[in-house]
Amino acid sequence: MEKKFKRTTVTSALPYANGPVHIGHMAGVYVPADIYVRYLRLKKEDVIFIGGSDEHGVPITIRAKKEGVTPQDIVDRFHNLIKDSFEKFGISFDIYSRTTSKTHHDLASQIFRTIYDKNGFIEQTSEQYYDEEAHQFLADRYITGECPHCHSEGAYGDQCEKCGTSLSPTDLINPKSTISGSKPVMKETKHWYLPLDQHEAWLRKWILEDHKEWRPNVYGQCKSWLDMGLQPRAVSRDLDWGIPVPVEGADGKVLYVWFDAPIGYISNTKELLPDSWETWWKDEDTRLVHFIGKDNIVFHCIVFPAMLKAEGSYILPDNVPGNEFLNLEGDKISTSRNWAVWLHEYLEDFPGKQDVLRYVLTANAPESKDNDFTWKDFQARNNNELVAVYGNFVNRALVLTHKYFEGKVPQRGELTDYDQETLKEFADVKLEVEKLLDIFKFRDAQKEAMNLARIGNKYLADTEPWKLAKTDMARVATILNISMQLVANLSIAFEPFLPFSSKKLREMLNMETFDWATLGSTDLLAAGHPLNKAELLFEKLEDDVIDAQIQRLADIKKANEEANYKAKPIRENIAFDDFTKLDIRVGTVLECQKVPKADKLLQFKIDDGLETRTIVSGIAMYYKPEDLVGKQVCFIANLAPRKLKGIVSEGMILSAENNDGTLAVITPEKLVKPGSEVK
Ligand code: B3M
Ligand code: ZN
Repeated sequence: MEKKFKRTTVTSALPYANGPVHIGHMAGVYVPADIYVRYLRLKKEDVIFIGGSDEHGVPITIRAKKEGVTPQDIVDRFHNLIKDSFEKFGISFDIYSRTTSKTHHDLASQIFRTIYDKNGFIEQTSEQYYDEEAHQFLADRYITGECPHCHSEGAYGDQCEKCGTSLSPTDLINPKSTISGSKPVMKETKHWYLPLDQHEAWLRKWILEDHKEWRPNVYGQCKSWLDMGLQPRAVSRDLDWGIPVPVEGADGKVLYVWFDAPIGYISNTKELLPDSWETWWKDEDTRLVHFIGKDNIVFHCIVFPAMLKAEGSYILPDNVPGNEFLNLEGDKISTSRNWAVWLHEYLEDFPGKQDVLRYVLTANAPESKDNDFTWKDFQARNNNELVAVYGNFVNRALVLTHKYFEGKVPQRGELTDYDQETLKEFADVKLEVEKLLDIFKFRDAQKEAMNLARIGNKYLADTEPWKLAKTDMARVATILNISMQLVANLSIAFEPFLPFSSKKLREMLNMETFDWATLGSTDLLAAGHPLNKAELLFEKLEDDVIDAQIQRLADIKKANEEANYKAKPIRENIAFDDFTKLDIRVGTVLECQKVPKADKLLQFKIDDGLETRTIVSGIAMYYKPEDLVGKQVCFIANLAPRKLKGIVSEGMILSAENNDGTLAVITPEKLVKPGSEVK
């Protein structure tokens, strides 16, 4: 028997306040959480929706250092930007606070202290890199060096971004502190660890046996962690930004960001409900649900529950609907590469179109696998679904009712079989949507709601009331009554998904009360009910707006490629004599042609000052043969002849190679005599 809960605490991951939020965050966490909460509220259930910014951790200190400001400046800036974006997208948090609040500092310290007093931590000393000039221990990200795998420079202590390998700081060749540039030394440091190994047994049972209903991706990740065996995890760091470890002898140490961040859910609840917050976190009749992205699964399903269990007075999550990732135009979304659609920019480019993005992100929600956002799909879903189906049906139903019945819902008469079937279909929708929302299948649920609009659209197209208006007004009245009931149902069914459009629609319908219980009813609007003016719910998106977005991304890609250009390391020194062994000359191109059956090769006849020599060169992709005739080129004249595609090449033409492999032939800056030496 499934347990009946009295109330639900819904949390959504606290975004790091070190950058704005983008569509990946939205699709993975905030839109689904918001749909779920709006749905529960519509059902008149007791629910709170907790959000906030995660304002600690090393990336914030790194950004601050880079910009020459304080970490507090960084989090103030991004907390406000993020909060504003969420508000504008209708993410209906009951509170959106921050982990730098006093309430949070106090509660996180208190929870640490309780676990500490119960001997819930172990203390371990280990050696870590220390910067002797800056007098501080170095977080992994503060150490760079040569990657032991691909040997590129600038790999970080936790990862090489060139080849993607995970590293630990001691793997780096020639490590360097990014703070002072000095070579770090090993130094002993003490930290507190949560002994996850001691929690493994109950975690195994609790997840693998008692929560088989969790999404397969979440369950699967937990299982593989548990099967690998859990290790103690450090819950403190040597850092000067965060919540000080509240025990004696912990100077210069703060709580690890992943220790304090999830406690932020509780602190923010406490800030919202200072008197009753414990009911939402400690009462067995409360259901706790965490909405997160896949990179946070282990923290929410294993580490945080182990912390709560060690503390002893909290409930554990009942479900953790974790999503996979959303990609953008085929590439992984990346803040550092600016490969994202930022919410605050979307709001500027598409004012008033929050629901369009919400719709598309839910339609493509990465619920079971990574998914892709493309601007063409965005346009197609807007034009072919929101405009052509939902908006079109609503508009026709309203406009016809205004036209034939002076904007009042007409009385319906006798029903045909088709009418009955149609009414029955939307009576079924409620159960269907509910069933899907209850198990966090948001994309399917939204599809069901859209089907209801499809049914309506088809009903009007099939019954053609505009043709009957001259002959059978009673029939027209019935058709439009049914249509208006359908429209009213749509405003309820879409409320969790498209709150702005639903509100607008209810205004057109002059519909004041609405709740989930009445969804599926065929009598939402009484005969004679007056409607307000019809307006368009959605607008078509033209190619030029979409092309501008695609172009913006293309520009970013190009800029990234250019920024990625790194000159090849200069080779070892050679003796001057070695250089003089090369006989480099200028020659004039007399003839040039493609080499048959070789895409890349051009065959040259060059005047080298003494005679005509043949040279074969691999630059056919970059030059048309006729464009080179008459030009002067530089070539190595004493390279031993080589056969290329059956042609003996007597030398090598010099070109400069771009980062992307494109070539440019080297020519003297002014005309010289063929055969001139290059030295
Ligand atoms: N800030 C990581 C993230 O934004 C982290 C989540 C905390 S949830 C308690 O992906
Ligand atoms: Zn590497």
